[in-house]
Amino acid sequence: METMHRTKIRELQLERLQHIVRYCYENVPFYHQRFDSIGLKPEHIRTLEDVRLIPPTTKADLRDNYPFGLFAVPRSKVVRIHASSGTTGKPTVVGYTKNDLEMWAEIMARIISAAGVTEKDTAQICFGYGLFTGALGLHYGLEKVGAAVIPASSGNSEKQLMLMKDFGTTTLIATPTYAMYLGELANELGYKPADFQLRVGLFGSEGCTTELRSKIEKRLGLFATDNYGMSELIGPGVSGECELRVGLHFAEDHFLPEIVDPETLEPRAEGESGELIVTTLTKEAMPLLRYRTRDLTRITYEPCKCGRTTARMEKVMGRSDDMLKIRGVNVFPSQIESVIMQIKQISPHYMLYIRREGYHDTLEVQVELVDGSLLTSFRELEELTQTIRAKLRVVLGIDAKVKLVGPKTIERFAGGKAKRIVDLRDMKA
Ligand code: DLL
Repeated sequence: METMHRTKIRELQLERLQHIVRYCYENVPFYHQRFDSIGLKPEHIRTLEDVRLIPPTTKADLRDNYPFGLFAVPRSKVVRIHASSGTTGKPTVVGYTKNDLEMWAEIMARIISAAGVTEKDTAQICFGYGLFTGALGLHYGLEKVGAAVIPASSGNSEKQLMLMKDFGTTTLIATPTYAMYLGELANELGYKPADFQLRVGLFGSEGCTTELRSKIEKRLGLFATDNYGMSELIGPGVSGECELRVGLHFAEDHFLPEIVDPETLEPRAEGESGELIVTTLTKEAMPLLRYRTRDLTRITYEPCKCGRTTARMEKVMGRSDDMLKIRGVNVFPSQIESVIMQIKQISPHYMLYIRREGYHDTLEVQVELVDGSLLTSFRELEELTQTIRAKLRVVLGIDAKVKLVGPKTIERFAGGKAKRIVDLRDMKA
């Protein structure tokens, strides 16, 4: 699959595209109505480029059809459900059939093998097990490769290091920031590089500059690849680097990528950067046609020196919306806004400060009191702060620091686009 001639890849993609378009039209009322409203029929898709006739699917469409409205199969065929952050309080849901899970394990196994991991390896998964797709995605792929999996999950870092040493972990699965944090902690706790047998790191779920990656590699004594994916499409597995690390190989037999201008949605030429749009070609439970990932990147179709002929995407360069990744968790300012709006003692004005303390990302939410007299009551201030923190935790899934400031002290951005996010993280640090 990974070394097919490009003509063959395109033939396979077209065959699968035509099938999935008809499948969506016949099984997902949302797509049926959308096609009918513009007079589009599945048979109008005659070439791969005809995919552009289909209107894009967005996160808002997922939200409007929450939780299972976009499923194409009866509930009896769904064997797994995952979710990630939505733009408001409700998560974005994704379902899998048995075949979807099999396909997921297969594409994961390919990426894991491309990074050089084999059945001789012992892999410690430090992604959180749960609704997040990272842990279980890697888990089944690693088992398929035959590696020994340690489902350590996230957190409890001292124990992570102990397991890493005692179990002879060779492969670390984590976000780059958590990997860096583990490296720092190992140093602080007096571990020596020789205590570990680490060899390979499969990082992902958030961006990482090559500078930061080199630092992590040095500190932990491993070689790390970058891996990309998103829950809506399947989870990790959409693309990943091989050992040459010259772009992330796209699982093109299951996902059809396009790069478009994020404003006009016009196609961008090969090699030009823009927003990535992806059509799932084989998914059964929740196929998506032209899903707007909001991730900015570029794609080359030049075969890689490793022998793989699949399209390669560059590391994600940014987002075309305001989503933030904080400690591997997707955070939308609109989620924070939805919490703030519910609390009558504070005004709708807020600022978000994201900092990197050591290798730990922190989020501070500054909110403004409506009534300045509250500032004199420590107890009331403390209670209000804790209430806001607890509500934010429920919606965001991470802890935020809450700072209450006096009335009318937060900038008003009259006439301009509000700049409420101050990202102070130095990604090269
Ligand atoms: O982060 C899936 C994943 C898990 C990928 C583990 C790799 C490893 P979500 O939580 O839905 O899914 O977040 C998806 O995270 O749209 C990107 O903005 C960002 N993202 C994911 N991988 C990378 C990466 C998982 N390698 C969103 N570099 C995506 C930069 C990434 N950003």
